Amino acid sequence: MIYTPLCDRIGIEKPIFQGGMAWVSDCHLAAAVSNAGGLGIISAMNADGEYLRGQIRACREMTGKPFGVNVMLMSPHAAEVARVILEEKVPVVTTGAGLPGVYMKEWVPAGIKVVPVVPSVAIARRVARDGAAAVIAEGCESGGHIGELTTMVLVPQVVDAVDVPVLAAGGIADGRGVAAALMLGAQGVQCGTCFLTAHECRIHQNYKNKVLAARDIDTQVTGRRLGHPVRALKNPFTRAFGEMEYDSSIPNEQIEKFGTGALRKAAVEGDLEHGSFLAGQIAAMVKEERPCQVIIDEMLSQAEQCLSEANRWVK
Ligand code: TUI
Repeated sequence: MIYTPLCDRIGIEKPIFQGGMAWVSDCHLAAAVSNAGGLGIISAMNADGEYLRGQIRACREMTGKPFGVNVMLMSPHAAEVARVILEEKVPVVTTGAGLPGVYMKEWVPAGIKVVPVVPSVAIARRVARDGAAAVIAEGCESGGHIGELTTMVLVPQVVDAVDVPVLAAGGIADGRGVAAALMLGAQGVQCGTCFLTAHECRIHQNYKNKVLAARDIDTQVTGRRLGHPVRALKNPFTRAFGEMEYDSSIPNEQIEKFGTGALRKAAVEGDLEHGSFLAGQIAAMVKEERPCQVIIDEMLSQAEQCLSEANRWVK
């Protein structure tokens, strides 16, 4: 069994969070991950507070275990969503794509455990000072909105910089990755890409098939010019987006507009041409569709095996 102080702090049996992925992480996926002993997370994405309230209540019908909500801080509804989290007494909140300080002022005193995603040491220090229960150090191997640093480089520096538990995210989809994260000083991991093909994940089958078919070099980062780089599986959409970014005659607003609605087109419609199929570089290692319970249990038993053999080369 792999059990770390993070598990005690969050109230979970297994030190695995499921990433809050827009248009992917709904109450069904979150409940399945929580029922499997990890921390399932509902994405509040760009939706309003009432959408989130419905998801939280539905999740509570499906699991008695703790679960979390992810707040995408660039969402126009972030303030309303933050209030619903308080009203519904959600036990754990993760945040992404920004600084959660203003919301933490209300969440932390209310006893909500706040676990921000951080792309750098400076941001990790800042959220730890603001009362974060833990931080997720997310490397740029991840899918979706990413920072500059890799998981290998970021995690040990964040571990050294803060006194709260650190989860590693970005490029982890099997037990070797979990074992490596623990060796870097993390007390847990957050995984997104490996849950895209979970049985309980309700995205379009075309999305799952794209993940299952992905090779090592099949992701592309777009959006650097707009100040928010995003990693997705290569397709006509990412290629067109990339070309627009290189064309200085095209204004930023036109590029932003081009991307609007693309996450929904991928996850709901399975639109292989116009959708943005967010996934991390580890997609190439996701080869099967399995229940969340199997994904988590196999990852942790492989990690145990790795860790028990970790002194093999120590002479
Ligand atoms: O947030 C994510 N991944 C996401 S959000 C998302 S929706 C979206 N779509 C299009 C453009 C932008 C977002 C899709 N995937 N991961 C967590 C994460 N947080 N990665 C990086 C950060 C981050 C970045 C800057 C956290 C804090 C931060 O603070 C600095 C600042 O200036 O805000």
